[in-house]
Amino acid sequence: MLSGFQNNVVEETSDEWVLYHNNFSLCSRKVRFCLEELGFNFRSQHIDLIETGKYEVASSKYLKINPGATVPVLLHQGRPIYESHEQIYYLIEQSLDKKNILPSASDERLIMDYWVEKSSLVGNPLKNQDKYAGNCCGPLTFPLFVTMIKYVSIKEIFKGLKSHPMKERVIIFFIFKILGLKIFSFPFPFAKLLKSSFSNLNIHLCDLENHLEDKKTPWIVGLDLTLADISWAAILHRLHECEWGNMLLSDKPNIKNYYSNLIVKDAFKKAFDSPTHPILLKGIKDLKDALNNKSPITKLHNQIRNKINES
Ligand SMILES: N[C@@H](CCC(=O)N[C@@H](CS)C(=O)NCC(=O)O)C(=O)O
Repeated sequence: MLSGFQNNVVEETSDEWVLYHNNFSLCSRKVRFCLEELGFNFRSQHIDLIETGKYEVASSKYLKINPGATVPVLLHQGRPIYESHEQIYYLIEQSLDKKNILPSASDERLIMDYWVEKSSLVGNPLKNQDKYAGNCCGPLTFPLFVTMIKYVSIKEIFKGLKSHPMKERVIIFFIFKILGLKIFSFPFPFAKLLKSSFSNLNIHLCDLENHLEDKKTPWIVGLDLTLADISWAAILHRLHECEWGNMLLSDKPNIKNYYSNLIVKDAFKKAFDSPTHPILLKGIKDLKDALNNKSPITKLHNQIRNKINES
């Protein structure tokens, strides 16, 4: 998988900065937050994922921008930077006004790097969840994927089988489309994956809770927001979007307080709240309704809640 700045031009453009992204994508939101916070002017190029209606991410046109068929991709003068954690570092290095987002003291920089890495989504999301909190978020989003894919035609999912380089991702969406939330009545594999991702993410969140408790500062590194906060914002936002927030954060007052500092920031609102999608709104509503009624996902939520209360 390609990572970081590449020297080949993938698009002839007069725009200095272009972001190929998706409104629902966690990694795209992280990069949008960084662009907004640093005040970059950029051309926004929305690319649909199957969850938001079609496999534009696997279209021949987009595969020229990213042969890996993922968003986000940041272009600088037509040259791509791959992987969202690389993109936010690239942006800060290029920014004329670093706004203290990049700490100058080396010990603070080390703290920032540690928390950025921990929150990144690297490689296969089903692997290395003990290292990367970002990798836990895919399985935790399964229920929302299911309620969103209901609004997407099966014909569109089929198209992914032809052109998507990661066929296993396409097959998962087929299963979600056909079985719906019933999929979580079976103990294996999706309910099991979800439970283990939940436990893994909870360990990362306990680390963050303890760190914030010790530091007693508004942000992860100290008094200024840094890339670490930009990266964690995407994870905490996703947890709330998927209705896990209250459950996972009920015993973590420092993270709750920290998240309330994040959501009032203008750049956060521009990156996370304003760009939405009709399928996402319907999916969120259906997931809420399913949780309020007796459904397989309610049972799973209760099992997870009981496990947390026991621990
Ligand atoms: N490690 C990559 C992850 C990129 C990624 O997996 N993006 C998802 C959306 S958050 C995607 O494009 N999925 C397309 C697909 O699965 O078809 C990064 O940090 O940029």
